Amino acid sequence: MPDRRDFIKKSAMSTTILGSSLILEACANPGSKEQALSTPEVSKPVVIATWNNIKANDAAWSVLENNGAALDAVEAGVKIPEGDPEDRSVGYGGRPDRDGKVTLDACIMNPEGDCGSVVFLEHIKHPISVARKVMEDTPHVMLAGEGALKFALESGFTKENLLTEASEKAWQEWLKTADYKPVINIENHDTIGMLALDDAGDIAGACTTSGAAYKMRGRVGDSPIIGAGLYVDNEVGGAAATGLGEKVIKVVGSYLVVELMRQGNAPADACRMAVERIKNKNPDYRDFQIGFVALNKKGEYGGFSLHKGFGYALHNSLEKKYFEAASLL
Ligand code: SD4
Repeated sequence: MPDRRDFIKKSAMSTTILGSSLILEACANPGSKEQALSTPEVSKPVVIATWNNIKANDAAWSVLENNGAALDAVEAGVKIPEGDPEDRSVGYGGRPDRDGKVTLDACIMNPEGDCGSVVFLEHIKHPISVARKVMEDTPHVMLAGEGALKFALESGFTKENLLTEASEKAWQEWLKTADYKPVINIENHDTIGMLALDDAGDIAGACTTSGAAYKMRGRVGDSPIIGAGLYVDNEVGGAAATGLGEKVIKVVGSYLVVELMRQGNAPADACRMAVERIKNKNPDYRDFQIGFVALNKKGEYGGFSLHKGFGYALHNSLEKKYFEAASLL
């Protein structure tokens, strides 16, 4: 029988071991703090969105709390920033390309793994709804530019001017130097990627953006590329990206996050590993931002970014909150 002295010695030892392993884990895994934010006991429904998209989550939540489908929730959710002229990275009011034209990218995925996408779409306020129609009403996954616009108009969408006075003024100011650097200011963008798990346990996702400000005409980023800006596998979970799209495309970022979750990693850890992959492949990693959010089938969620300043909005039955994500730098 162990005596009391033995017991104290052993428990002191295990506390030390446990303590040091926790410290080691925290050092090796800066995302572990984020991981602790997962609330598996409140598994569903839940919605998570990149950046401080609380209002978008509210719209998604009103679908989810009425037993609505994840697909309807994410479409309703991302339409909020798409229609908001103050949001300079998405839809109406988005920053134009270097020629002063607002061009939009969006995609959507349903729990069956179907997807729809529009790229380089002009004049339509809600590209996400056009992407959904591409998914549901055409034999294709992706429509671009003029063809996407033609399809949108034939589907009943109306042609609008999406360049607001404020965005035009900022573009005119930019033209004075016309200096395009492939640098995304971390305070200055808020593309929305949204993932929802509904009451039936199904996951869907949506992503929509006006892309990098003052990009070359015709440039398409990661956001409408299935696997890059967004990926959903209803057996595992979903992920969405924001930041410099060129870097996300190179590692098929959102697909990578989902595959890392498939291997057993928690959402925040999977996001961190994908960010590390990008950092390791890009010597200029200090000059751009990347952020991922992820949600798994259990309703666990997380996010992670390259630089500080990225966060995500969460809404479940317990809380409605903005989280600052952990970052590598
Ligand atoms: C893009 N990923 O077009 C987008 C930009 C972005 O917030 O995330 N902006 O590269």
